[in-house]
Order: sequence, then structure tokens, then C-alpha cells
Amino acid sequence: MLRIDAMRAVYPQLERCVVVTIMGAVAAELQTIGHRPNFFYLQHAMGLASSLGLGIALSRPELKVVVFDGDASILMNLGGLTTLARYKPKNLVHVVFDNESLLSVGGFPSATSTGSDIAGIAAAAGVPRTTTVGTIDAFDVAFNEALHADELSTIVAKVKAQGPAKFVTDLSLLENRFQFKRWLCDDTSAKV
Ligand SMILES: Cc1ncc(C[n+]2csc(CCOP(=O)(O)OP(=O)(O)O)c2C)c(N)n1
Repeated sequence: MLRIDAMRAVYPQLERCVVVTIMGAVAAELQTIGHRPNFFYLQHAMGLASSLGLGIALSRPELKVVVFDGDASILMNLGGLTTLARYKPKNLVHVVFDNESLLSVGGFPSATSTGSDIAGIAAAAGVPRTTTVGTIDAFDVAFNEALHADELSTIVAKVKAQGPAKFVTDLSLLENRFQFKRWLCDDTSAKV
């Protein structure tokens, strides 16, 4: 499965969610599909997309929050999984695109390439719903179930280590930051 195809499959459901992504390939691919003001691409702070998503989910329980994470990113912040599990926000869907690689910085193998199981780690941390999927259809089903489950979910989507042709987009970090904050604060666009 290609990550861009997985995101394309669930893109219509993202319209009324808060979406937080990691930097690099995921952010560039989602912008290729189509940027929306409710999407925030967390630059530089590798590993912390799920922590940012947790903060938004707890402070805005009326919104659905979707985090698009990466395997190497979440492996840098395993304590983030225990904190997610501690607070168990019912409105958070945590997707980890596992390409067994640090693709955005050259494609070095990550620890999942030698068997580390992120869904297993999340379950052991206490995340109530976890699954690993390897096809677009299975991802689509798992994502929609998680979105309507009313329970914290971590979905690990095994994807090929293939990224976008280019990583630079014309959306600046500050523009994204202010647009996203306006969307969050604008009651008329809220939401689910
Ligand atoms: C704290 C920190 N360390 C390193 C980097 C550089 N960096 C940016 S993306 C990335 C790899 C991310 O890997 P993964 O989460 O697996 O996503 P992929 O690139 O494979 O889509 C690294 C090491 C960073 N931005 N921040």
C-alpha cells in the first residue's frame, strides 16, 4: 500500500476533523491531495504530532482529531503513547504510517524493519483500540471504524517506503499556523 493512496481513501472524512501530521513526506503528500485550513503540519518537532493531537483532543472534545504519524517519529516519543493511553481521548484517531524507514531524511531503516511492533507497543501502553493493516481496503475500514468508535485508537498502516517527488510546498509554516488557529477558533466551522 502507498501512504498517499491510504490518505486519498479517507480524505473526504478529513473535511470536518482536526488533522495533525508529522513533517516531511506525509505533509507533502497530504498537501498534494489538497490542503485544508483544518490541517496542521507539525514541522521540525519530530515525534510530537500525537502529543499536539492529544492536547487539541482534550481541550476540544466536540471535535474529532486525526493524527498522521510516522514509525520513526512515534519511536522517538514512546512516552507519548503512555500519555495518550493515560488520558484516552475518545475523539482521537492516531494513524502511524509504518514504512520501516526514515524516508524523509534519506530512507535509513527504522526499528520496525527489525520487527518492532508499534500496534503491540501501543496496546501494551494501554491504548484501547489498536490494529495493524496492510491494504487500502483494510485501512479504510479500520479508519472509519475508529472515527466512529468513540474510543482512542492507534492504527498502524504498513506502507511502502515511497515518498513524494518533492518535499517543499508553497505553504509556509507561519501561514499554516495562523490559518489553523483561526479554523479552530471559528465556531461556525465547527464541525463534526
Ligand atoms: C528531533 C528531530 N530529529 C530529527 C529530525 C529530522 N527528521 C525529519 S523527518 C525525519 C524522519 C521521520 O521518519 P518517519 O517518522 O518514519 O516518517 P517518514 O519520513 O518515513 O515518512 C527526521 C529524522 C527532526 N525534524 N527533529
